[in-house]
Amino acid sequence: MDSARRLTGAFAHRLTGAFAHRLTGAFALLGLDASVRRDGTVRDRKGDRMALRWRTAAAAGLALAMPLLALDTAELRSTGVQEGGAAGGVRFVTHNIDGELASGYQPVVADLNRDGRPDVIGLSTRIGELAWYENPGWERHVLATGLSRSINAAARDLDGDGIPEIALAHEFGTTHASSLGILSLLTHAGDPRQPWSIREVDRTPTVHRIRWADPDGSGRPVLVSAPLSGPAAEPPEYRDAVPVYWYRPDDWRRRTVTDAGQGVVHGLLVKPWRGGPGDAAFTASFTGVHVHRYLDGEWSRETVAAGDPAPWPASGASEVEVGRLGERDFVATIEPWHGPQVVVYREEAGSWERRVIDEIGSGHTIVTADFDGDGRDEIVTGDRGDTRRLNLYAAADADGASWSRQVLDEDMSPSGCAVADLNADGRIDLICIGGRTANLKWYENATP
Ligand SMILES: [Ca+2]
Ligand SMILES: [Ca+2]
Ligand SMILES: [Ca+2]
Ligand SMILES: [Ca+2]
Repeated sequence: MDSARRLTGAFAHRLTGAFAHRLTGAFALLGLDASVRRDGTVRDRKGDRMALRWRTAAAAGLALAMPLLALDTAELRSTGVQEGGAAGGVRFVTHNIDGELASGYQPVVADLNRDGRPDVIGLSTRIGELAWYENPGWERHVLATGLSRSINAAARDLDGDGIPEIALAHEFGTTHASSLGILSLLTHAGDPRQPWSIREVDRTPTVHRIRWADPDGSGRPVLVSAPLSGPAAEPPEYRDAVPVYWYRPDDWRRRTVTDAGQGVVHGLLVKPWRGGPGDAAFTASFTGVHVHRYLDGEWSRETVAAGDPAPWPASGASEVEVGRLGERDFVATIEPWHGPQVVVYREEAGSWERRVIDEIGSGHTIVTADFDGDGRDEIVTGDRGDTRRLNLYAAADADGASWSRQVLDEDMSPSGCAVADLNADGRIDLICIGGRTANLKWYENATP
């Protein structure tokens, strides 16, 4: 009965590719020349939707599919458990959202249909459609089509109707010669499941990281936009100044946070930091980690850490995140650009002491959250190079002097991760998107 309900439910929304493939195989074994599509429809050889024959096929296919469905259920396995490890038994149950998402790059969590459940936008750099997945069945809905080289999205409700507007950076390239760098704003047209309207608001070549922020604590969001490189930057050195911009969404006039960046600015983090009135904006670049704060109508810029001390262009940092160990802040980075080092900075006598806690192949995302509720944030990052691996690091002590590693998933080359409580059980969950693994998953926090 459960399996029958699961199958019925599966047909009500989008299937994973592997699941659709299995059902097609089951129909073939029954001699039915029908293929099951990922949208849940059954088609005959010519590709026409099967109507009258569908009930027969479904009944027969259901009977045969039972053991196959059991296999599919087995994929929802518990991962990353190291019993007795210093991580204290953080457990996740892995759920596939999309298994055929080529060049997955960034997951954006936001409630797009105003039902109180956070949904997930799965941004791909290669697919021309921008789509979101509706929690809890993860039905896929297209926001916009005809896009090229999308690179980042950021959702925030600007007009107070309960459905966010979505800023989108597209036409990305790593140099000015190769990138139009379009910044657009998507707005729903009544039904958020139908395509949204899209309008261009600015062009800044190499537009790359965008985040909504509330820098003055007023509750009025602004968009921070960090292009990757400056006008004269060329690989492999990328030598040039590179600005960070910001916009008020009432006029979309381009304003400058800083023009002091150099080389490649790859990481942008917006979070409150150390008692400022609102959000701070952190950048990670060839010259390290900087924090920008908006005070008295002006942005200040402060160096946090120089990052990897290797010579340019292997210097600095690529991604930046902050976290807490009890009352102590820490800064976590991937260093250098697309690099192998997972680094934690702890403050000692007023300066940030650098400690490389792991070497991986190629890191591209880093997030923190207290998954087990012990007052210490864990770190999640992973390898999106030849090795495909999602890792969690837990501090073994209150100072963060040593960290243990848990492998969460070996079928995830994370280009981007996010944290949010997707199932409203009070425990923060993890959402990651893979480029080489071409997938989008959420990891349900099942820590006892
Ligand atoms: Ca929702
Ligand atoms: Ca809105
Ligand atoms: Ca913890
Ligand atoms: Ca949860």
